[in-house]
Amino acid sequence: MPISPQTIDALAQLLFEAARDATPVVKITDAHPDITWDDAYAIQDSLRAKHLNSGRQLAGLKMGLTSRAKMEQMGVKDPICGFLTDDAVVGDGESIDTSTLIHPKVEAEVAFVTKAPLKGPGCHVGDVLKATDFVIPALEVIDSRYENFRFDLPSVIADNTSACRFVTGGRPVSPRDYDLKTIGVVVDRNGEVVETGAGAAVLGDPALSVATLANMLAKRGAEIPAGTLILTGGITRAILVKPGDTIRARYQHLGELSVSFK
Ligand code: OOG
Ligand code: MG
Repeated sequence: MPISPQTIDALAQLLFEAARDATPVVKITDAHPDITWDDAYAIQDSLRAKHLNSGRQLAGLKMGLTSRAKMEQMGVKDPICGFLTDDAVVGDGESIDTSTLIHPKVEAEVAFVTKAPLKGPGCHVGDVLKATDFVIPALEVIDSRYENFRFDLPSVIADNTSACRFVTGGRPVSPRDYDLKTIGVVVDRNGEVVETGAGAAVLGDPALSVATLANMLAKRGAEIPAGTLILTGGITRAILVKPGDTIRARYQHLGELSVSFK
């Protein structure tokens, strides 16, 4: 049985409040096992409307589960997409109060910023490189609203792909000046190296993650507007953090950035 508009709204409200109150909920497919991919994005759209109605603005878009490390860590196999709001923006080197979050994890990513719209279907890496203003290192803080960070694809799509906070830093560069596939990243926690990776971990090329986003949005009649920041997905596994931790990512050619937790 298709899920009703009332149920879509109620599930979006549940997830909105879980984030607001930093209180986890059971994954929504436990009570609604028939939720489809389309239903899940409808819940995410309703969640986005709730954010905008409460005065927030859109700050960008994100892809998730684009690397094998992430797919294996979370036990799911398909890339997913979500949105970023302006209250999620954290400055390079700043601290985040963990009491406002449930169980934050940090992942190193490459962000793209567009200067022209990207529209699927058929969007490819060449289109992305042409439409990109610059790329910049990013750290994404994810925080699933589900107990124990356990979910399936419909649940995590509805929960806006665990989006929580993000940081940009280091050096903005043109994607035409560097081969993003072979750019290395070293992630440390409190000075100890915990993850290493290269851009190609993300679908073979982080630019392909942006093309995939444009093609996924096209299925829902949407596109990537000019001037959009896009997180392309964690290169390495996400690192669970606790108060007192500092996560720093150092990128070949692109500089470094960090975020702390208190
Ligand atoms: C889902 C979000 C994944 C990424 O970069 O892969 C994501 C999750 O792992 O909770 O943002
Ligand atoms: Mg991410």
